[in-house]
Amino acid sequence: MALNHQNVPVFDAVVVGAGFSGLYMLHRLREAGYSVRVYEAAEDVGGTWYWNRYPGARCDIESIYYNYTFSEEILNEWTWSSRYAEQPEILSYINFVADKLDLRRDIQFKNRVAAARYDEHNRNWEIRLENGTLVTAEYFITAIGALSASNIPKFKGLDSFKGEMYHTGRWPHEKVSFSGKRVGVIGTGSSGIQAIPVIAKEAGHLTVFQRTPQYSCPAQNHPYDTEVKFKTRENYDEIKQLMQYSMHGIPSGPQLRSALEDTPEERERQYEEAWQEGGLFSMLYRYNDIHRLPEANETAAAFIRNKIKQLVHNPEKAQKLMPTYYYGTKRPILDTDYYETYNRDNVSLVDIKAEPIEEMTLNGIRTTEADYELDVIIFATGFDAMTGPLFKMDIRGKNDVSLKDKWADGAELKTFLGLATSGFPNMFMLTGPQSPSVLSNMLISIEQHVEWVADCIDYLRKHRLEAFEATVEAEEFWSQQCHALAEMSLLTKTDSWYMGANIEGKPRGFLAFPGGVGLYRLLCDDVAARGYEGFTSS
Ligand code: FAD
Ligand code: N01
Repeated sequence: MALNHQNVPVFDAVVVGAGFSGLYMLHRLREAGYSVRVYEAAEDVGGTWYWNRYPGARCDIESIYYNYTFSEEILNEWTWSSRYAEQPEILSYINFVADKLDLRRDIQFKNRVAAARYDEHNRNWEIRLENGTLVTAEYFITAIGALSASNIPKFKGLDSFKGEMYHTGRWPHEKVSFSGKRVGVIGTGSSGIQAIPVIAKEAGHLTVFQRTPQYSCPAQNHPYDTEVKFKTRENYDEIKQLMQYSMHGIPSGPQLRSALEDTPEERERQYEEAWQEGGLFSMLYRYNDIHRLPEANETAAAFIRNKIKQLVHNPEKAQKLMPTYYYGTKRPILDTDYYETYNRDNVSLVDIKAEPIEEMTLNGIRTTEADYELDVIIFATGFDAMTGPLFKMDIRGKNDVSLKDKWADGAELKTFLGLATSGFPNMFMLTGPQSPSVLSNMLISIEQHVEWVADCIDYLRKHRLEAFEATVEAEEFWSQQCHALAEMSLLTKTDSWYMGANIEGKPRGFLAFPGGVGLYRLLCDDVAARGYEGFTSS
């Protein structure tokens, strides 16, 4: 490790985060001969899969697609057990990769980056850890995750509750026992919907506090048979290419038919097939206009509502569980026995839109209508997504302007390609706002981001370019494209974390690039091929 004249460690690149993004970034840069240091707040690698250990946690993209594709050796040496891997298996996989590539030697765990400041004079970044340590690097790369800043809403009396409290995204390493206990779960997003059926089987009584009912489809999980494994391995080159140039990073895409072209009977048949098939986008891909035409969307939404009616025996409960927002405008959800869980005698459902939570009390939760006595409260209340983890650090670019101030108003959230923002030279964001990552199989997005950034750094070194930053015009253009594309769909019509709507006071605006990972890849490649058009450097 090199030191500067003030004995401060100097690296070519500092990467923040040791999840899928940070690990691959480290590998790529190290292989290219750069000195890299990764700082990670957790005690070990894994990111999402290190923190989210709640019961039932598993992926929603098929395992054979939710893995690194950059190394044939890694692909050949790892075998997934089932269609949707559970959290422990995914974490084992990440550990396997970290060991195989000997990544840990350049990672400092239990080290949170508190601040990063661009030094215009020296043209490098000064990065300060929470423990006060200072290091410098030419390139500052955030691999901090789009969904790593967990959100516990500021309920009145939060500290009064005398029982156990957990957030799904900060789950303890030891097993949490629910046996015989009165458990309350707040939140019915992907995390809540995965956890609820598992907790219900163990708890004395489970009370679900639901604000917005959700559309969820059965995962139809099953162990992989040998033939699937064999075929996947044989054809992985083709599968990889299909994923890379697809809409959502999986090797399939929407049909070319409108939902309104088919008879109601044929539509029913199509949706039933999708329901039986499982898969995150199965229902959305049945037709090409579910995501943009309200009438087409309603056909899919009505199908799922009808399923809820059939699956939930108590009509009052079924009614409460029926969503009305446009299907697919929140990340679709896959479940295992979610709606069926409400047929259990030990599960009750509280509609907190009808009876809002007033406060946490010593013994549980008080709504406007009743007191619910609980031993355990689980917050499945999601994340301050995308900008949240960035704003937890004090990141300052040129003229000491902070990123938080630059993006203070949602309309001012401007990036170029979601990878860079003007005024913050030599800073790259992996899975950043206005990238397509959160709308996709994130592994495909992550590999693309990492490879683009690594190639870009090579280019800068080769051409002796410094202070590389997005131009104001390029980020203006990119941000307009993101907004315009989002407006062409139904995505902006729903209150979701994609819109920043889940966090009180967060500016409203669509936070991702909705044009698909294939188009995004072509656009990024084009920028590079034109000598990084849209960026300036000196
Ligand atoms: P993360 O895995 O979030 O890693 C970021 C790391 O940065 C964390 O370890 C964090 O501790 C660290 N960090 C953050 N800030 C700092 C700091 N200031 N200093 C030091 N360290 C810091 N995506 C899919 O495509 N398919 C799925 O099935 C899927 N399932 C998911 C399930 C859950 C429960 C969640 C929450 C997300 C899921 N995602 C899924 C999205 C998932 O986040 C990505 O797929 C992927 O794991 C992200 O990897 P990452 O490295 O970019 O970020
Ligand atoms: O979080 P969410 P999540 N009072 O924001 C409710 C990925 N992921 O952790 O809908 C009361 O989706 C909120 O209600 P509402 C995936 O990308 C994937 O579940 O805002 N309730 C909602 O019900 C996913 O999209 C998997 O009205 C409040 C819930 O809490 C993303 O992570 C598994 C509230 C939060 O849902 C986030 O999912 C897990 C309040 N003040 C996560 N604030 C897979 O399956 C929030 N809620 C792969």
